[in-house]
Amino acid sequence: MATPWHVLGAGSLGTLWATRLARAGLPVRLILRNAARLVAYQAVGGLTLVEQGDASFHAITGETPDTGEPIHLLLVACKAYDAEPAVAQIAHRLAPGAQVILLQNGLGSQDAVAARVPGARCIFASSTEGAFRDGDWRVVFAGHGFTWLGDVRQPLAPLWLEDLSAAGIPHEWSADILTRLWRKLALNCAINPLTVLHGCRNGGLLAHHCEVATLCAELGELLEHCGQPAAALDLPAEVERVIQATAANYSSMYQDVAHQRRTEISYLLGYACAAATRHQLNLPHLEQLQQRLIAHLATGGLPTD
Ligand code: NAD
Ligand code: KPL
Repeated sequence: MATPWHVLGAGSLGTLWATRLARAGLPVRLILRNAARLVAYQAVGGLTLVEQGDASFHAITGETPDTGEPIHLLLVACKAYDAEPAVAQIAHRLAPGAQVILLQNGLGSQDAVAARVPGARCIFASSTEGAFRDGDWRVVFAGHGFTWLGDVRQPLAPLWLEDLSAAGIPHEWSADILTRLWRKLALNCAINPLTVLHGCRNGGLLAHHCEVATLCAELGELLEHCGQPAAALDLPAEVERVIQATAANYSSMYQDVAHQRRTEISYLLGYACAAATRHQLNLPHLEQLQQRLIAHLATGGLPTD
């Protein structure tokens, strides 16, 4: 019997992973917030994946955090700010040697989870796949992409990567997962806050080339000081490339703000500015960007952390 996948967080990415794993015949359990959410889920009986207009239904077993079964393989698919408290709720169920896969964007939440469950093997992931919910218990697979996974403490690839291959989840084991996460964080810091402040699609930043270039220079300096020179390589050109390639899209932070959802600012720009302070680095434009973004969120009645 294959090891069951426990998926914590039945949102966009959690549903995208759970449905593809279940479709491959792998055992999957969905951990919902509480008994009320479990009742609501059981009334529907499963998750729906919408791919290129085709919907498929997957009757995946739901659980609450305190259901008894030990967890060997846990996929954490909550937002960065929810990851550590959500894992704390199920920590007592982790079996010795349990493996925990962390799908969160940005940096900071992974270390918080790892500190909460020191006995578990924590695997960090960075994904370019795109998904959104178009209803309760339904996800639309909006953008095909790739997921890199790695373990900063143990380079050996885990056996369950075979499950991802079986499920058709494009992935690669990465020896430099921190570099990938830092690079993505830098991209997100150079693009996402400005799209919120200028109220534009990613392509709208082509009209703010100097502002973007100044931020890239400061982000490059930060990456060098944080021991991530590889993540700094050709950063300005990569940011320009991403802006061009995603010109018609709204950034994830823009969408969060537009939908009045809490952003992951503390794990992106907030993390970058805190790292600069730790290294006694003066990055005035990045600092100013953070202050402007915080003021904008506060004005919109959104959490500023
Ligand atoms: P989401 O908000 O759609 O889903 C998060 C889910 O976690 C929600 O259903 C929420 O109710 C649940 N949750 C929160 N606390 C919980 C708890 N204590 N117990 C059980 N469930 C709990 O978020 P998402 O878009 O799937 O993003 C998850 C992470 O993946 C984020 O860090 C995001 O930046 C990253 N990411 C998302 C995408 C995407 O396309 N959606 C792409 C790449 C990376
Ligand atoms: O990852 C992104 C996001 O919107 O969060 C991109 C498209 C790279 C913009 O930063």
